[in-house]
Amino acid sequence: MKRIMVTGANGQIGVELVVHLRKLYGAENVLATARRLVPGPVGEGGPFQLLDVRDGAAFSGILGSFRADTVIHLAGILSAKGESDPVSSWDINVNGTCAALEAARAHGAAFFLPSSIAAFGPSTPARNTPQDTIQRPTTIYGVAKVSLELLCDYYHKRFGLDTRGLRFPGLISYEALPGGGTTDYAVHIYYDAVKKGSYTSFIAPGTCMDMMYMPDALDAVVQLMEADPARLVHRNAFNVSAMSFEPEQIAASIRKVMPGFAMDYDVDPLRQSIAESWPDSLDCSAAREEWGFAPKYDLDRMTEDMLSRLKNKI
Ligand code: AKB
Repeated sequence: MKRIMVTGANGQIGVELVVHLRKLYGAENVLATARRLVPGPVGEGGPFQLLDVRDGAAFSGILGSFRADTVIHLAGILSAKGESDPVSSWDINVNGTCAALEAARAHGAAFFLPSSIAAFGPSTPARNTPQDTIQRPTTIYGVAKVSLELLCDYYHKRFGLDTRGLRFPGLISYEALPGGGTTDYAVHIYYDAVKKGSYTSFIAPGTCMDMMYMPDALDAVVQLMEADPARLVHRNAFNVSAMSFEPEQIAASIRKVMPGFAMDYDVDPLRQSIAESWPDSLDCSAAREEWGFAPKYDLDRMTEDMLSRLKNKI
């Protein structure tokens, strides 16, 4: 990667990835794009362009004039929000990615697309979920993710495009809040711990999901995109996860730092049913073997960092 175009740059991953990439590759070599200009480092710390990712001509024009060799296509609608308007979720997630892939093909740019644990469904083996397994998701977000994993592999096989992707678990971070996901509770819990000393979980006790701290997610994107293609047996998309926990385990981790922290439950049926359709824990051996995936944060280390960062921020 030398010149990189990032879409969805104002989202939870984008706000941190853009800054991270600008530190690694030089601010002038990382173009952030989004539908709105938001004051802050994404829009002001380097090149920025407004872009609706469904506009293929605009996408290709921006990519071509920036002379990007890599597209990191983050723009998309998450799982729970997608269920409130499946047609628009499909439009942004699938048609936006089709436009992005065509633009990358026209300019010969490498392509990164985040997939998700949402690409799995209730018939997938839930524990130690294999890299290659049954994928019959039950959300519009998951259906789009499976389609796009296949589409990215198709662009690689048919057109030789260098497409790569990660199946992200819930991502936990302190810079920007996630918007409309099922795993969001694992971010909100830290904010409420610092603000109120308590949290009401919309995910029920005993519901395990995979998670990862944002610094590990940023490293994983860079490592995968810099990996020697000769080592890649898989491309779209690799299982990645750093931990798997249920609400009580994250609460227990917070109590190690804040002994008075309290949690109760007010379960949201939609997000609970989505969570139950996803794996409990992923097998990440393909990512380890093919490009050296090695996350640094476990639950307690992440909790200590999240709480101290949020205490400074809030
Ligand atoms: C969501 O909950 O929708 C996302 C995801 C796991 O893709 N965080």
